[in-house]
Amino acid sequence: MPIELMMFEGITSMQTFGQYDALLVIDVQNDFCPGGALAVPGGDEVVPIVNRLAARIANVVATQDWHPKGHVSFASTHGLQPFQTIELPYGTQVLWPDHCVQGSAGAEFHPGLRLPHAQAVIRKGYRPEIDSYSGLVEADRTTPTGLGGYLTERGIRRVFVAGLALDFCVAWTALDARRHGLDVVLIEDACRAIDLDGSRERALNDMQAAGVVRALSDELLA
Ligand code: VGL
Ligand code: ZN
Repeated sequence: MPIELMMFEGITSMQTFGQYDALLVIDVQNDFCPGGALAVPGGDEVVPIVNRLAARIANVVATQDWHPKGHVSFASTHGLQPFQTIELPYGTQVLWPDHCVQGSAGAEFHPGLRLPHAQAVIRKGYRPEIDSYSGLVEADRTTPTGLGGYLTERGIRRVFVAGLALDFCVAWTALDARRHGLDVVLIEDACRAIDLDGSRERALNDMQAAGVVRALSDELLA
């Protein structure tokens, strides 16, 4: 094959989506959008971008943060203030305002999200004593959510990650997807960060070190 064509194929394979690709839409829920319990600045701005991407990708999976009342990650559970940290058996846990309580309006997907063809919705963080930022493995770093197995069984080789929040659930999902052996593309403009004490920069560095590729939605949709 002529070298020009090989290069051309390399580039287009980055830009188009195929049967081995999946879009992972992370936690685009009311509580992470302005007005929500744990609002991410500009969180709702990702909705039209995610919709544009999803319209071009056959395999779409959404995650949903899905906590029981009194969850271990809630500051209120411990009589402490949000954004303090505590030590749990599995490590340091940031304490959050009560958010994404199972069955609440805050836990619902943003009403503007258009994912009618989404093939799976993975709920996470439903065990009272374990948080789960990652869509693949819970915060004890051993309990699988099932998403890794799902993607593997479906023959998915590359995931595009988008959603909320870049420095928590998106980053942890991207890193675990790499550990699971997948190629991972972070769609930067389709994410927004909480940015707690430089967590955005740290997350981007960690993802880069793990081989997560960064892209912009315009490049992918061109
Ligand atoms: C998230 C904090 C707590 C997230 C979920 O979706 O990034 N962040 N629970
Ligand atoms: Zn949560």
